[in-house]
Amino acid sequence: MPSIVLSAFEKENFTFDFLRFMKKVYILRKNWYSPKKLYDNSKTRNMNTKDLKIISETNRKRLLEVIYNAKAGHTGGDLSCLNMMTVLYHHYMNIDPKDLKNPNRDRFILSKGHCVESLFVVLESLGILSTEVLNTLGKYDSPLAGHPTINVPGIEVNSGALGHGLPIGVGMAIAAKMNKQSYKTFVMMGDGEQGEGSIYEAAMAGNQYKLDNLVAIIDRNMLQISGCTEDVMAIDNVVEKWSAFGWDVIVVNGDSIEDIIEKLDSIDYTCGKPHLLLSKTTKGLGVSYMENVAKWHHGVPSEEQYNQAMEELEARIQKVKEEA
Ligand SMILES: Cc1ncc(C[n+]2csc(CCOP(=O)(O)OP(=O)(O)O)c2C)c(N)n1
Ligand SMILES: [Mg+2]
Repeated sequence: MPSIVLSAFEKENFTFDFLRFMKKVYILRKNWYSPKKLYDNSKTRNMNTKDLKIISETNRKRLLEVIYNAKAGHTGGDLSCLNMMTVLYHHYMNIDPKDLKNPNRDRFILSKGHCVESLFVVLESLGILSTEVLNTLGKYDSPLAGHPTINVPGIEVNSGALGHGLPIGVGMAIAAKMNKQSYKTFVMMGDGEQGEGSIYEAAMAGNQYKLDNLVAIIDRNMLQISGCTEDVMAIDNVVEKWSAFGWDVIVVNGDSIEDIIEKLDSIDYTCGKPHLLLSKTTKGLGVSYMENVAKWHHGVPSEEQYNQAMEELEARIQKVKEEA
């Protein structure tokens, strides 16, 4: 049997790596996924509108905190899709945080994967992702990346290269039909992402296979990385385009929790057509100096900006609490 002789340097580094590995295992086992905590938090499903608003506004504040501490994040697009994701995860989708591998769970794909911070915060608000692990975001050795990865409980698909979520969602929806499973597939896309040609191949396939168990969402915040979507690559006439592709198109005010609930409830899953929610939103929603400002596509507030954002977001929470 060949023997391996390690140099002093290698020995030292091996020990270092081994300790680092053990630390990772310890963090993962201790904090990653806590069924007891999940059980307690699973009471939050099927909530009333006011409670959902409070969760969404609280998630907004937590999002800013996470991005500020991580020193990186796609702040504007996170804030525009947070309402929709909060309603989907806390109210609408059939997902049991205690049973994330259930074959009949609804599937969610964050195709605009750069907005992973919003997904992390929603998963945390459901108790799926622990606060201790989320607090490692942006730090050396964190198990969390800057885009969705399937090592994180509750994340179904690696994403970040735009244009891939819908093709994958089509595959999942076809699989459900073939296997006679009742789950639905939801795909959150950006409006700048609509410049990716693969989306339109998937749109044709969705129609071809009559995927009425598939819901695509366009987060229509009118901005992408380098400016207004209509200046960079116009995607106008979205309703006409997707209708022509054979999709059931529903326009929703994505800044309004009430409208999101109403429009989700109106989806007819027996109509033989895939569904598109054109979700009209505000990039940077909730932080005055970020709203509709292209440079906040990606960005971390200064200390002063952060304090202002937290004040404004806290005021939004209080306003919802005071509503009848
Ligand atoms: C295939 C691919 N090309 C380019 C990028 C770089 N990129 C990251 S975010 C982004 C703009 C996305 O804009 P939009 O879809 O409108 O997202 P949102 O406004 O919701 O943040 C681009 C071009 C990428 N991630 N993937
Ligand atoms: Mg956009």
